[in-house]
Amino acid sequence: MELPVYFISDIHLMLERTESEVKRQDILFEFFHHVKKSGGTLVINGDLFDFYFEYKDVIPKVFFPFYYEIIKLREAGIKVHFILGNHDYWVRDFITETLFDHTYFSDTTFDVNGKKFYMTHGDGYLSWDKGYRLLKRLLHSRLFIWTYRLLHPRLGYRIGEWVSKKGKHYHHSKEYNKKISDEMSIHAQKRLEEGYDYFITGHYHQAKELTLNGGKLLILGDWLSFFSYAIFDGHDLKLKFWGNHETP
Ligand SMILES: [Mn+2]
Repeated sequence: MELPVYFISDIHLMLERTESEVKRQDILFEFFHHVKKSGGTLVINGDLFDFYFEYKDVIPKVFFPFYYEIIKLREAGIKVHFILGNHDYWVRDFITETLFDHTYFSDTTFDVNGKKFYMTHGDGYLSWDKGYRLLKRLLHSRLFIWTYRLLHPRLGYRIGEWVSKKGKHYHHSKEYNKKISDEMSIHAQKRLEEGYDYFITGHYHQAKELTLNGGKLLILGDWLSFFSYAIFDGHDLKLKFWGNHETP
C-alpha cells in the first residue's frame, strides 16, 4: 500500500439530497482533494452509504457525484479500498469491479511498512448484541438478498431508507461510549496479542484513539458530526479531524 494511508468510516451518504447533505458531501470531497494532493491510499471502513442495494442492472443514481470523485481519485493514482458496513453490505460488481480497487465483505488485515492492521467495520462485536448477530446472518444470507432483489427498486429503497432511519441513534452518552470502547478494547487486545499493531473499527460514532500494549485501538468516529479520519504515515497511526467541522 502506498503511504500515507487514510482511514475514514461512517459517512452515511444519504438518499435524500438536501442542501445540508450537499454541503456535507462537499466537505468530504475537500478531504478527497487533500488525499489526491498528498498521494497514498484511502480505506473506507464501512457505512459509506446510509443505504445501498445494487441490482444486476441498476445502481442508485443519487450518489453519482460521489462515484465521480472516487474515479478522479483513482485516476490520480490513489488506491481506494472499501470494507462493507451494515448499511451498505448489498453490493455487486459496480462496487467490487468498477468503483473501488478492493472491496471486503468481512474483517480484513493489511500489512503496511512492517505494521499489521486488523480492520473491521465493527458491528456485531458487542457482547449484548446477540440478537443483532442473528439478524446480521439473515440479512447477509443469499436467500434474503435474492428475495429482496425481487422487489421493485422504488419499494426496496423506501424500505431500506426507513430501516436506516430507524437505526439512527448516533449520539450516545459518555457512559455508553465508554462501555463500548471498553468492550472493543478487549477485542483489540486479543488481536494485539496475536501480533497485530493496530485494531481499527468504525460503526460506533465515537472518535477515539487508545494505546494498548504498544499498539492501538482506533475507533474512527464519523462524517456526520466528527469529520474524523486516521492517517498512517509509515511509522505511526493518528486520529485527526478534518477542518473545523467537528461538533462534539
Ligand atoms: Mn455501522
